[in-house]
Amino acid sequence: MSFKPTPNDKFTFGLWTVGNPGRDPFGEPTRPTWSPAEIVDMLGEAGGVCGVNFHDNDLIPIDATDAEAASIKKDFSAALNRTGLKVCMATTNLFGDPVFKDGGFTSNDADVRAYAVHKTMRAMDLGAEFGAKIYVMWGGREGAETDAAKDPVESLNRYRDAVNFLTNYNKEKGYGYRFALEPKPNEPRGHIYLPTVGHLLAFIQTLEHHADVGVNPEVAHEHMAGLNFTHAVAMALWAGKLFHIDLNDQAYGRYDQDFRFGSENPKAAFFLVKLLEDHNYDGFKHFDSHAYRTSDRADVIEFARGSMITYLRLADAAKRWNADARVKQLLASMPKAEGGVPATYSPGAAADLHARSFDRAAIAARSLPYEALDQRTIEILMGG
Ligand code: GCO
Ligand code: MN
Ligand code: MN
Repeated sequence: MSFKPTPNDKFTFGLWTVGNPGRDPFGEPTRPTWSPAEIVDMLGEAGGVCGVNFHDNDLIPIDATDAEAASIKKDFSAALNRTGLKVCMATTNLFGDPVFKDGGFTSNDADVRAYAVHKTMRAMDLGAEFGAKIYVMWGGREGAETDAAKDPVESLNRYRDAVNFLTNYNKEKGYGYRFALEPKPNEPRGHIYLPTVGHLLAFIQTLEHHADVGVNPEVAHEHMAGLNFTHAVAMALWAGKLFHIDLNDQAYGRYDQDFRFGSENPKAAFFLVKLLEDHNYDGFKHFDSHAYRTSDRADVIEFARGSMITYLRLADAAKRWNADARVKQLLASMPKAEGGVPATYSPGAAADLHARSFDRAAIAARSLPYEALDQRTIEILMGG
């Protein structure tokens, strides 16, 4: 087995991920700032990448003149052509500029709210120009350090008004975007609104064009909230709302680490990949992570390759798990799962269930060899 990625695997990277210069809150960049075209070339060198994603200002700096923008776009398009990469997802930077110090869509300042929607409309135009069909909204600055600042109910109204406006703009322009909203509990705000996948799923149901809006869950974000990411993704899949996914890794209880996918907790990554593969997720798999600050250009390319290879190896492990004789034998030895609660209610079914007697002690004594099953899982992950 070669584990060689191909564009059919739908692996993507953001300009801001591979291009991350290694700045952190305590130290200056350790790598040069590469241009968008140079980053696309690096992804071309990594091999097998399907596409690249960007925030409006990853491609066009916020203060660029029209002439500068045109020249950047020309270089970027040439790099896309020579590498065969596509633009798969676009998004807006509503967090970097000081104007967004108190949020964008939920800012207390009406002009900031209008500017955030204006900037997003233009970023949608830019993404559409390059063929993106997924539009991510990550509200990193939508939140508060103190609840003295804003009414959190009013914030949800403002958030909803902005998303409703933008989904209407999408329809009017015929862009065909599917929107993927990305939750995160904190960083950069002390408390971000809509902090988890579950919160977003409830919010989305209240939107005018809710069928066009789903979620973009990220491993690190649910782990920062102390949650099981596989369960969060399962709920999004179950709701038909898994429109995009951000893969990376993160130790529980630490700062926002953005580590290479599978590098911190390969067992959790295995169950995630198994879920995505078992349920035929066919959207983009975006590695929203960056190389260690110690990495140079060559090592950043290794980081990109490693992200994809880990996914492919875990998908192979999931196949081996599903086909494994010992796993099958253990699963077959467990209590039968079929039946249970009647799928449709009827007075007769209710009367039958009401009258049924259960041998609680005998049922409780049934064997559940989950230790053996988990050990076999670990062995499969270790290669045998
Ligand atoms: C983060 C987020 C971002 C978003 C990106 C796309 O923690 O900073 O994950 O990387 O995914 O802004 O909108
Ligand atoms: Mn993140
Ligand atoms: Mn992300």
